[in-house]
Amino acid sequence: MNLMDGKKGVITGIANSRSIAFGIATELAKHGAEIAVAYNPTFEKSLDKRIKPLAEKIGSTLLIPMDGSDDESIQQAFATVKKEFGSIDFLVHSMAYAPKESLQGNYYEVTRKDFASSMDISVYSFTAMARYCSDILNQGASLLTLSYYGAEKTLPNYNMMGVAKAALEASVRYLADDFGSRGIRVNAISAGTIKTLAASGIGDFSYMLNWNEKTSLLKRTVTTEEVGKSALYLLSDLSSGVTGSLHYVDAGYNVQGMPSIEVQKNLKQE
Ligand code: 0WE
Repeated sequence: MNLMDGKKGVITGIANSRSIAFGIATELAKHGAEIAVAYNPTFEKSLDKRIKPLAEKIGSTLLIPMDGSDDESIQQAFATVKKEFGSIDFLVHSMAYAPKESLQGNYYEVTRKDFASSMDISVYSFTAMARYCSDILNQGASLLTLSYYGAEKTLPNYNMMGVAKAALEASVRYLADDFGSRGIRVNAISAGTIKTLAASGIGDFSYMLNWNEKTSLLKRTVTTEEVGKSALYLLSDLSSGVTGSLHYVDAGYNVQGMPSIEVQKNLKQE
């Protein structure tokens, strides 16, 4: 018996094959899940070329446009899901956006407009999705979002996204409270640094990857497949007693107070 047999759900945030959402979708499909792919209509142009082949790989025939910053679009998307699936057992929220200027320089120079739009797309979108899929969630359903260590500690340039992820993690706890009485669970994965489309074009990103390789407890970065395997746990019955939690898939980076002496010796030599 497969872990996800008979379970149906929606995955957002697949932009290409390197997306964390695609790593999660692949793992869920492997274990028998039936998946609706909710794609960002901004990527409409790459729908046929990029997204459809990926949907095919995970055996999904249901592709639905969903703009995370637009209530009507989210509502419409879940209406389609209701028509096709009836009800759902899981939801994966894997989207974030902050304007480029808010991910560099001083955090305090962020504009009110950029702050609002970042919180809207990166935080409210998850709450809005929970809101509009509430009536089609089965008892025992599981909701999942993606966070990052920058929510808890400052990291170079993560700035506005750090503040947004902190709010997203707080949302997880309040949503878990809301849905708990229905046996519906809400959790987040704090993924380590991974080279995805969302990370491309960020200056110094390769330094961050390198730092994680050198200093994480496992002395390497993590893969989208590894995030997928942990997502499988959180979205399946294996984690039936887990809700409101932040689950780290970061090669142990977050537990460390100081990197190993070896790292410092090597840095001295360079
Ligand atoms: O959460 C993220 C990425 C989120 C993100 C990335 C971008 C880049 C392009 C949100 N909005 C934008 N807007 C853009 O214009 N990560 C965990 C990856 C990431 O993003 C960073 C990082 C890391 C790591 C941004 C600055 C510094 C480090």
